[in-house]
Amino acid sequence: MTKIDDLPKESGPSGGWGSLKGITRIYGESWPSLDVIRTLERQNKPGGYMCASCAFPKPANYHPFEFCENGAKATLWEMTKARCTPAFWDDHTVSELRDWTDHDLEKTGRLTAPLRYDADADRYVEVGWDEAFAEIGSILKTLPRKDVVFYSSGHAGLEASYLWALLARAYGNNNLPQSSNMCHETTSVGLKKVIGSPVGTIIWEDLQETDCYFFFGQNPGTNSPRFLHPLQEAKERGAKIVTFNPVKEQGLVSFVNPQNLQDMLTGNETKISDQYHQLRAGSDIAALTGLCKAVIEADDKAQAQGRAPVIDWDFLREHSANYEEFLAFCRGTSWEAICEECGLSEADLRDAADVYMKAERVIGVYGMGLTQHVHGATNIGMLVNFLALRGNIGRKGAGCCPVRGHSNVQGQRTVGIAEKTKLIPMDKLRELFGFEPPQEDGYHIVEATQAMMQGRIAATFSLGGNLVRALPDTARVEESWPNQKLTVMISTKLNRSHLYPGETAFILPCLSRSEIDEQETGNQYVSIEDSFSMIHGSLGKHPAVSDQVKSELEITCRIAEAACEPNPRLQWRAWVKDYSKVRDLIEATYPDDFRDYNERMNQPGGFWRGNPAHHRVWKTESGKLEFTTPDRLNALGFEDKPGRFRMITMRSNDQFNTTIYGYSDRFRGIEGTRDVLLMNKMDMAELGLEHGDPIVVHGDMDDGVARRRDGLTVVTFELPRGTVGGYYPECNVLIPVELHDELSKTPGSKGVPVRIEKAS
Ligand SMILES: Nc1nc2c(c(=O)[nH]1)N[C@H]1C(S)=C(S)[C@@H](COP(=O)(O)OP(=O)(O)OC[C@H]3O[C@@H](n4cnc5c(=O)[nH]c(N)nc54)[C@H](O)[C@@H]3O)O[C@H]1N2
Ligand SMILES: Nc1nc2c(c(=O)[nH]1)N[C@H]1C(S)=C(S)[C@@H](COP(=O)(O)OP(=O)(O)OC[C@H]3O[C@@H](n4cnc5c(=O)[nH]c(N)nc54)[C@H](O)[C@@H]3O)O[C@H]1N2
Ligand SMILES: [Mo]
Repeated sequence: MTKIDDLPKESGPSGGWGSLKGITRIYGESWPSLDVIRTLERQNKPGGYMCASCAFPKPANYHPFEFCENGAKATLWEMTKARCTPAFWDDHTVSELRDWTDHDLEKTGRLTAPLRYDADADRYVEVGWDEAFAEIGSILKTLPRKDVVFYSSGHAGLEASYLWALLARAYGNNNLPQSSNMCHETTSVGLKKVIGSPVGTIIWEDLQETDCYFFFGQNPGTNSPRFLHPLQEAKERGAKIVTFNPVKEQGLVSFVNPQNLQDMLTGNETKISDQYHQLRAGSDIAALTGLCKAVIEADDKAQAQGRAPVIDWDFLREHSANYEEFLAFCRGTSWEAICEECGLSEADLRDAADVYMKAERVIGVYGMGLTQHVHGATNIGMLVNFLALRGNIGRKGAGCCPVRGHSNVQGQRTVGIAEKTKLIPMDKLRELFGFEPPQEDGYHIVEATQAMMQGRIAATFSLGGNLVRALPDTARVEESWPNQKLTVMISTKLNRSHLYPGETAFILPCLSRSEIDEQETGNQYVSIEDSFSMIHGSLGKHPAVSDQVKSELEITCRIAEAACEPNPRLQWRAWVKDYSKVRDLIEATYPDDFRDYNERMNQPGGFWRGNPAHHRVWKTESGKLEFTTPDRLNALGFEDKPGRFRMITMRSNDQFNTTIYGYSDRFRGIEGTRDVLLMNKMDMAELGLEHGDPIVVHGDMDDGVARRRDGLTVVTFELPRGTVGGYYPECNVLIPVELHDELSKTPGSKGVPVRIEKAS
């Protein structure tokens, strides 16, 4: 492992040779066969398969290599030659594997056969599929319906996801928490509240027409690298980019396009952000209040001087509600209060507001930096206020752009994975399938976790994901998870959640999206919805990892068949034979969104599901865009006090959520370890800490629960004072499960109260 002292001080641009090195390292480590390259060439193209990494849209006019460093890594990681076969368990017990790192667990390779936990031997052993489904079915029949949870991570395609939701409802509950509950649930609830749409308003053409981006808490270089191409194009036509982020993220600083040979050979960097404002964690409400205040003041001045107004008053009057109250709030909030909270100067905020006011078409981009806070929905409301002041929503080249996570996370919600009954066309389900869907709302992931900690969850099914690692309060989760009667994980790779088996536990291995899914009517298409609400077909090309793995759709149907009451209209077996029949059902359930689904899904760039807010139709309570007036200037769930820091949990470029590809966070210059806490050097000096010192980090929530993380090293890093950074998931043990967005319950992973002490 590299010593902290050896850490490079400067990191290179995003993209460039570093990104190719990143890809070839994974390629070299996992030794996939050469036809993998051919598979990669089909990524994100019509007739090919859709990348299983992020949800960034796939354009109709695609590049020859329409994938990025991380998309390629994700694909190569799945197509590794390594296999975690049943024989692996001859040499290892579950308890022993708990000492392994997440990276080493996944590096054992693809799971090849269904496994059942043998408690006496403390190992998983191979089990036949029929036997597994029969046992799962018979246990499920004995459990109270409300105590069983059907979690899904945003990987599975629309077809399997639709049936997953149907399985839960046919079984008898709406317990359908999803990874977005930890992610963009704040968008699903908060954005819906203010503009009437739970998803972003822009489409690909808007990226090509905009002349300004404002980035709040989203990191494209790492998490949606294909975004860097439209950003580079925007810069080439003179567009401006302004970023608000506590961390100086390389992808928002500069970019060398790895797909442009000339750029690569000449090292031609595109500067991305024209202004970069490192605000304190959780202080976006203050920064946005400052930006809006500057716009209001400029408008006052323009009007007093008889010039054209700066604010789009027509938009406010015709399309908006409650804006007077918000304008009064901005006027009434002092610059001192704003600057003290966000740590930026009035001049900084005025400079940023100037760029906004000069631009004609502005896109507001955001990610986890806004959503993962206790007042995350207020953050989003504030960004919408800011855009709305100059009518930057619902017109060409302008709008609101939440960047989603997993490749089909948005689509899973579209086809019924939701715990809230009001989001589901229950009458349609009743009509199509002739059963009475359960009326009670189900568990959100935070509610499910709390219920589990209280011993009220009997079984969890996971369609992908790694909850024991991804959830907050990991120590409490690890303690309560094994108390369940049954745990069933549908997975591609071994992960930490498998090491906390319930009384009866199964690991069911599934195909990944790039693999051939051969059923009775041939290789099956699946489909996904991207961040811009475009639906794409996806066809696997790579041979399946083993003949013992099944598709997610088939596993879902087999569980359903074993657990649910027989019903002639629930044709689980027939659906496995031909997935187009499932698309017909989706179309019948959601006719407006999925018209001519089977015909349209392979058109280049996908087909658009539509979005009323894009056309300035606001499906809100008032029928208008609703302004949000905050009652506070930060989004945190606690007060500042001496010795208390605001911790953000970060993703490196070398991970996809809990999947750790390696220990090279090259954009931030951190190599060889993830067990670090990044900190401002003046804060360190105040605590008597030096770069490289071992530290203990304590949770500082005042809720009577002791939370600590040992074994970290402190690293000097350019961060605002009072803000520290640790890695996700290594620091999740410090996040209280109770600390979540008030409206949507998204965990507050970017605003965690901590104390730091030198390890003795
Ligand atoms: N390579 C890779 N790609 C991924 C993922 C991955 O793990 N690896 N994960 C996928 C998933 S599921 C998701 S949801 C997305 C996540 O993608 P992003 O939304 O980009 O998520 P993060 O990297 O967690 O955080 C985004 C940024 O918020 C900043 N930030 C933290 N706190 C604050 C704050 O209070 N205010 C502001 N303004 N900024 C703040 C952080 O410094 C960081 O740069 O990416 C997806 N794509
Ligand atoms: N502190 C902190 N915590 C966070 C976050 C944060 O920023 N900070 N981010 C949150 C966010 S945004 C999210 S989305 C969650 C993510 O939480 P999850 O979605 O639960 O976790 P992942 O790491 O994406 O899941 C990885 C596992 O999925 C399985 N897998 C991979 N591909 C497939 C597939 O194609 N099919 C199936 N069935 N399984 C597959 C593999 O076995 C792999 O081990 O974590 C959240 N937790
Ligand atoms: Mo996510």
